[in-house]
Amino acid sequence: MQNLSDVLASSSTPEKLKAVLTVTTETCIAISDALKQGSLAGILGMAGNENVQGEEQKKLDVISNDMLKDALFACPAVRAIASEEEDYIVPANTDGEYFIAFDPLDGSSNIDINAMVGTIFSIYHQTGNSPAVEADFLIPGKEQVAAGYVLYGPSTMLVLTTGNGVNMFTYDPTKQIFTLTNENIQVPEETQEFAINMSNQRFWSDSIQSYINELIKGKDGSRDKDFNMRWVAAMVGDVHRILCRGGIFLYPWDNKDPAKPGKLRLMYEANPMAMLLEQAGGKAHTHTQRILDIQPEAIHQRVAVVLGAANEVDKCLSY
Ligand code: AFP
Repeated sequence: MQNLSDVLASSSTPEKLKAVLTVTTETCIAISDALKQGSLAGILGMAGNENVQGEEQKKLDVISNDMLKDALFACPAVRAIASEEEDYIVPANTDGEYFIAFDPLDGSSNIDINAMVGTIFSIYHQTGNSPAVEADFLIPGKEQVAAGYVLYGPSTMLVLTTGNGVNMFTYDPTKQIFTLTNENIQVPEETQEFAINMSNQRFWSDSIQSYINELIKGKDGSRDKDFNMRWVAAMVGDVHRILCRGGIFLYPWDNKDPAKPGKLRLMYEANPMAMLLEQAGGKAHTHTQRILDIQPEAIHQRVAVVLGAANEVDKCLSY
């Protein structure tokens, strides 16, 4: 069976991008090992401070962020780093050629209940002859050269695209490598499974409320088929399910907190997941536009997200 370096070699991935991907995935294996120890390592629970999002940081948020930041900082190919857990971008090597934005531990509210979490990453190619600044990073998602995630579930899996389709790899602890287990993932255009946090319903727009109400009515409503619902509360887990068996995922705008009309972040959640979905034949939009077309205005910018089965995303946006 092929492993990650075989696939990268055969897809003529540039050497320096290969180096960034190798450092990222090897660090994720170390994060996976730390997670597997759980409370035995005394690393669950709160870190006792807040991140730029105003969210309580868990110890493993900080630990995984520092592991990735240190490893990538030392990689000569990395020009700058952005992270959910870093207030500002971190310039690395001025003559590096790649930006990497990541959510070091997406779904961290799941850690203490031993539920799925993951690391999401987004990579751009850019050079410059002075240390990178935030403005350099504000590049639309369609310019990404690679995107993916490592899912820490019953098995540790890497899902990756470098612009030529989506491949899934399973970590083999006996050989300590990622082995190719699913090639060229395709998301079915239709689905009968949706993912949304229903507790926010009263805060959604009327159009989202009517769209979701029709899914719930199933055969008794206009959709003429019944739907199932799932909510992992970790985008990485919901997206993985959609890549494996189809579905639609929504985190719409809501008026619960005027300061935070949406929850998901563009640069290191929506953009990488949007690239994966489109490479797998799916769609990823806000209410008004294709996510990969958005011109970012800030590194921690939030967006509404509707992604998954192409025809179901179209149906949702038609409301
Ligand atoms: P945390 O990383 O703070 O747990 O947030 C995870 C997340 O950003 C995304 O991965 C989930 O889809 C979404 O938030 C879950 O949001 P709710 O907690 O509102 O369900």
